[in-house]
Amino acid sequence: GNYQFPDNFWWGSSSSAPQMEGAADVDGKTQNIWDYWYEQEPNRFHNGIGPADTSGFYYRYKEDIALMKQVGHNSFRFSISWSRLIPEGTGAINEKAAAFYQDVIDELLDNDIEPFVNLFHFDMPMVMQEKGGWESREVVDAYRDYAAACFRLFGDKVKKWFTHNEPIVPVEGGYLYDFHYPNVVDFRRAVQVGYHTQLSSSLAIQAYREQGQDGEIGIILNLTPSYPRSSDPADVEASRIADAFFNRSFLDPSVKGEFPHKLVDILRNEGYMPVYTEDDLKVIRENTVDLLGVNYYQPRRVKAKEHTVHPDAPFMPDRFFDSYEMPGRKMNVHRGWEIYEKGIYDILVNLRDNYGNIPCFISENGMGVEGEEKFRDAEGIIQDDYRIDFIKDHLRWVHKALNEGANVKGYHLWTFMDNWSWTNAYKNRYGFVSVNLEKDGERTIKKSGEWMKQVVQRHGF
Ligand code: BGP
Repeated sequence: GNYQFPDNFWWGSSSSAPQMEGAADVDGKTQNIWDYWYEQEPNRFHNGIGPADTSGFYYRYKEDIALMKQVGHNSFRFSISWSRLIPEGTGAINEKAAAFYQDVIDELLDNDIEPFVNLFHFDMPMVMQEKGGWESREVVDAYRDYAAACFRLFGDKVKKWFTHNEPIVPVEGGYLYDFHYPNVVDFRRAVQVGYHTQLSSSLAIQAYREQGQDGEIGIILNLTPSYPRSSDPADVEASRIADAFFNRSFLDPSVKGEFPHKLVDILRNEGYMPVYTEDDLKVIRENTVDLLGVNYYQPRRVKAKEHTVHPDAPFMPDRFFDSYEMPGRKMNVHRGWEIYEKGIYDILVNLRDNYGNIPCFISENGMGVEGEEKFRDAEGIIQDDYRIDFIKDHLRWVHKALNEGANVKGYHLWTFMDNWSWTNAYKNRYGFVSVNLEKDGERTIKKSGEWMKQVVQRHGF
């Protein structure tokens, strides 16, 4: 088939400050929770590689942006590091950091690549975590001020802003399932963190509009479409509850200004409502997004709970459902994630039908693969045909949604260049460009990068 996309479709990739910048303690940057956690527990991290040992975008951004140009990008998403820009969390701007981000933005624009800037990618400054992180209302206000400073500094050139990337992940990782710092397991604290993160997003949007900025502002959510095992009402209900916890908890307030009733009812009935004020709910109601980024990797498959949970067991969302492995499912074995391409279509159709067809784009999708060096050919190019197939298989469904009226404006791969990833470090590689850690971070464009360039030139494949 022939898949044509609009001429102005956003093609590119996404990354984040902690995963690509390196320079973790350079030029005035203070620690964020990842820098700190690595120092405390290096063994948690694959091969003991820490956030300081990334591809080093802080030093090599000119070279890297030139490579972006070579693989045809017209847009690129990165994040600003709060602990670099405002090392004490509040107060003085670090001028060296401001100059760095200014240079990155200029370099992108000089190469006709539109900067999409995200303000928070899992990287709470340690000084703010010590005040309670997202549990603390004071930190919410500090974040709003940080966001306002970013808009003032860079808003004349940056016209696409995002308040958060995957805000549910720090809730799950840091407060429920033990894969982010501060690695506690406490549902009450998790709810407060989630609520405050949403509030921080709405306050940042409010600040953006109060400044009279003329770009668009949104949020990036990892939407994991929830599929019941069967049409049995108990399975369907379990799947709806999982959807309320993991998708609608941020999707509904971000787009519609209100939390889903299903979720609020559970929290109220079970005695887990967060501390909130009516004034803050008003801020959430009145400051919804212009634009939504959708990260899609995998679906969530759910069945009705099969065993009753002991009443004394710690309260967890999973009290209401069990997960379910669909027989015959396709897997990315390196990451342990199911690959289900149609999920991307189901999300876009859901946004069209139930969320006012909000302008959106695919802000992450991608395939992490371990041991890609073995696919390097005699010319030195990694033959990652599996990645090309993965992208095509998803783009076909994006194309179908587009044809059926979904308001989808672009596709960004995760990620541009192999990068450092949370506790997996450099195990799985996702990039259009490989990074050889043994050879001083040498970059080479993979076959998928060459292919992508042609897709952009032809507006499709
Ligand atoms: C998303 C994050 C990214 C990135 C990606 C791949 O959840 O927004 O930061 O890491 O997933 O996941 P991983 O690196 O864990 O394999």
